[in-house]
Amino acid sequence: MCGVIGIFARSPVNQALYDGLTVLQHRGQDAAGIVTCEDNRLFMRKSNGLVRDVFHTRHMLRLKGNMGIGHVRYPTAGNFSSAEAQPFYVNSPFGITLAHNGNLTNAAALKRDLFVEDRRHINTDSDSEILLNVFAHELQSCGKLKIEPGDIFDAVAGVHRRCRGAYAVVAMITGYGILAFRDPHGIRPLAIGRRQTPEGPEYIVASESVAIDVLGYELLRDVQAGEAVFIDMAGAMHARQCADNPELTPCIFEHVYFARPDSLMDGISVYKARLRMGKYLARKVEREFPDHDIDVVLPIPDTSRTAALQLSYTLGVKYSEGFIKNRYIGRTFIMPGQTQRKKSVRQKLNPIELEFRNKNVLLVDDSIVRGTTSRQIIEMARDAGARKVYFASAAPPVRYPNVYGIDMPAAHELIGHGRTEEEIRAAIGADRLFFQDLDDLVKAVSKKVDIKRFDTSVFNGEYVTGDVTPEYLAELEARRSDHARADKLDKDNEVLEIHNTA
Ligand code: PIN
Repeated sequence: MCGVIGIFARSPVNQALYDGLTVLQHRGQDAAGIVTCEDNRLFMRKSNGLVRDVFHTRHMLRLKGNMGIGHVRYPTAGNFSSAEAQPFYVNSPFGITLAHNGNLTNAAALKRDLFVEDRRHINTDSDSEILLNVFAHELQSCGKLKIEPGDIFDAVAGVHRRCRGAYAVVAMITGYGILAFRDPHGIRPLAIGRRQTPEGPEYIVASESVAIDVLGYELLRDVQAGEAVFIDMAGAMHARQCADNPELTPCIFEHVYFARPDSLMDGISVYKARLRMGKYLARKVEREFPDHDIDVVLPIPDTSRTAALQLSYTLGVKYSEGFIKNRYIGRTFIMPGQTQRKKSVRQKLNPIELEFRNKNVLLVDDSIVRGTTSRQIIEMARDAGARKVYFASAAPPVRYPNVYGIDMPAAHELIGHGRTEEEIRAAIGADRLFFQDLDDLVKAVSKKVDIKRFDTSVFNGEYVTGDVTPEYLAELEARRSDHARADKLDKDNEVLEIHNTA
């Protein structure tokens, strides 16, 4: 997963972009980048690492100008190299920079077409470079030296015709303004905010509304599925639906785990959705275990707290904190390589023994993906003296890979792939296991909105774009396995070493 931001303001935007990326840091801790524009000159800084490590004072001072875009990256499609940090830049036409969140499902075909037909060279494995070049080519083909918003929207329509998959994009066109658009299914989130200043309105687009709030803007609305929004150099906002058949089917996993609970996405409060997940999960526990003997509900920090709280309340069982998290260690499943991941669980979570000793505990997590963390946590609970260890997941079992930009493991690495719930329970060593039903998850998320369908592919294998073939999944499987990742990481590091010693 990645986070994107774009700001058009009346004063320098470097600090605001930095602060915004820090707020979006949970969406990607692997690399960060900012590009700003002043007097038709672009200033860019991007590298691997956390926002606070990538930008030093000397970089910030050079990021001049009143408009810019930024990105935090979470590796998808196996990209770990700093050469693939975003934003990306092309000099023709006009000088365009672009950052995106998502994953294209026809990247290979697009790369070929770009080379053979459009005569454009793609230098990395990043989908953003492909998107940027498709957009640049489409914009160029209007043939004008001076463009209007309509030409930009026509180019976005061209992107929609050619690109498949998920993309929430921010781009900056030198001398023209900031552009934001979302794929025709609106799989990845993107929202717009505005605030008034004596010099005129200022605009922000960001992956999550929390960045809009924190930077002191007012949330205007979400960018619609297939829509493009353009802020010109005078600060006027233009918007157009650029897709032929847009249909909002947002990714449900944002609500399960990725998004911050203080964000609103497509009109849904992530916090409220998680509370409802807890409520429905409690009802499932009541149904399946009417005479339960649960003494205490314990969340596995952090994401699951909201659901666990409501679960305990609905069940009428005490809520407590059984695990303390070392907040200076990053999220678990973004770490490349299984060995590192295994080691980190024990370093990350420590049990408070007195919450476990001689008790029947119900541990709650947001989801079970590989099951490796869950297994170790259950073991820790037993070591701490728990009598019975029950486990509840606020989401159904993750059984299929994600192709829309979430860095999920290969199918064979998912504990739910090809296993029944009972087999998963046995594999993680729980005394009982409760999974949210998919219908309940959808109900929890869609309660207050009129969204007909979500992308729930990781749970049921139904991919909303309808173009995900077994061949594509097989190729993805090969690219995503831990072996493939470790290999790529080694190669990227080799290249970096050569640079360093040169
Ligand atoms: C982690 C949220 N959440 C915890 C991510 C673990 C699956 N895992 C998905 C559970 S945090 S596993 O709260 O944001 O830190 O099933 O792959 O072992």
